[in-house]
Amino acid sequence: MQALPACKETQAAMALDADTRDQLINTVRRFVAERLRPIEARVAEDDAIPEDVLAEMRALGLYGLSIPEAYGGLGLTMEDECLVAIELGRASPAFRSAFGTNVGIGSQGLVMFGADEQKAKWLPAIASGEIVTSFALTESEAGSDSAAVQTRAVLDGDAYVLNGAKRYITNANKAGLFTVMARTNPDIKGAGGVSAFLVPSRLPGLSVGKPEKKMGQQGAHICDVNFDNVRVPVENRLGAEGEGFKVAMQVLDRGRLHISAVCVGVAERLLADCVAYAAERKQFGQAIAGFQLIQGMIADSKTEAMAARALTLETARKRDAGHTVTLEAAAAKYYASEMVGRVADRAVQIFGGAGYVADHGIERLYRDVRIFRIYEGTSQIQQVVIARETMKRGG
Ligand code: COS
Repeated sequence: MQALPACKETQAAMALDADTRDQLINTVRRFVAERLRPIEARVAEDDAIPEDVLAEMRALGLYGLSIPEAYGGLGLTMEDECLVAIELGRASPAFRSAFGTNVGIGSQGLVMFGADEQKAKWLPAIASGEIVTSFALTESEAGSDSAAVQTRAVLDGDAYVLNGAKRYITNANKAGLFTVMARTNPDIKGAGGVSAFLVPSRLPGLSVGKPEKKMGQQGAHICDVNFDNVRVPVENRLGAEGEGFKVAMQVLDRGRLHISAVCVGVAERLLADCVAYAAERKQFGQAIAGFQLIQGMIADSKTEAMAARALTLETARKRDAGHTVTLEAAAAKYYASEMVGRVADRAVQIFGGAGYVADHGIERLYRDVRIFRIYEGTSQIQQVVIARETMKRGG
């Protein structure tokens, strides 16, 4: 399959023209249908994506969707990235996770806040997929309360010495580079005492735990990351001291939008599976698609998927136009992740017994989508963000 077409602009991302966008979407759609869908069950069973498929993802340019073209990526706008993420959502979400950190939370701190030398050093290898990146914010006592990070970074000559532990870090077992949030000022208890660092995984003292056993998304991995006197060169600090929390929040604003798009893609795929099954499955002498109670479930899922798609893409366009979308991205993530949970639940119901057994993959997706309501901010955190921002705006 041919590599994906790049955005023509080198600095700020510029929307693709209609033909190039169609070509991009069609290439991803074919890759999903021909290469990913057929091996979903095997990936879940093996808890691993085959190396040749990862190589194809790299060759297609999927690791570099969001990296500026000047650094070897495709430099997509947020809207185009969301359209691609919707297509990718039509295959098991574990596939997207393989390059999802390079596209989102693992690279965007560097893209948004990195110095030119930092970008030049790391972004080309991130865009090509030569290295995998991870975002190390969460700790055992800092989940939703992410300003409470306890990992310490103490300046010692030309390096910061990192000590602490991060938890549930996506792709940590494959990562070559971590964006780590650590406390540089212990006198400031909250957000202001946190700084961000680019930490290569090869540094002495950094170790990664075993992948956790999870409810779903087998083939995607999360692990603990431990820092035991890891000396991180001063030039690896991302942004100024004390800016780390804001780096993390802005990375997450963007990441939440990408996750919303993936939720839309999974919901659309589940709908297509439901419609096909309902047309073929006969009960009481006719296809169950003819029953209005089944139609009611299809109608609810379709309406909600359409609403989530519209909110996600409208927010992406707003971000591309330079607006802050903290509220809108939280609303999109909240709505889309809850929506796909309901759609997956109805899909199990429409498939009936066949939805509960593994053969049709519906129960697998039902489990896979559960995490969307938790990571990159729980639904309850999204509610907090939405309410705060709404009150700031006076309604
Ligand atoms: N963009 C830019 N700056 C932001 C921001 C955003 N989206 N959100 C907060 N900030 C800034 C605030 O403006 C504030 O700056 P000042 O001190 O200069 O005023 C600072 O960051 C602290 O913000 P706030 O007081 O809102 O922090 P809280 O501790 O109350 O935390 C929540 C805010 C709960 C919203 C935040 O901790 C959060 O999003 N938690 C969930 C984290 C998450 O998604 N974890 C998933 C793990 S990563 S997969």
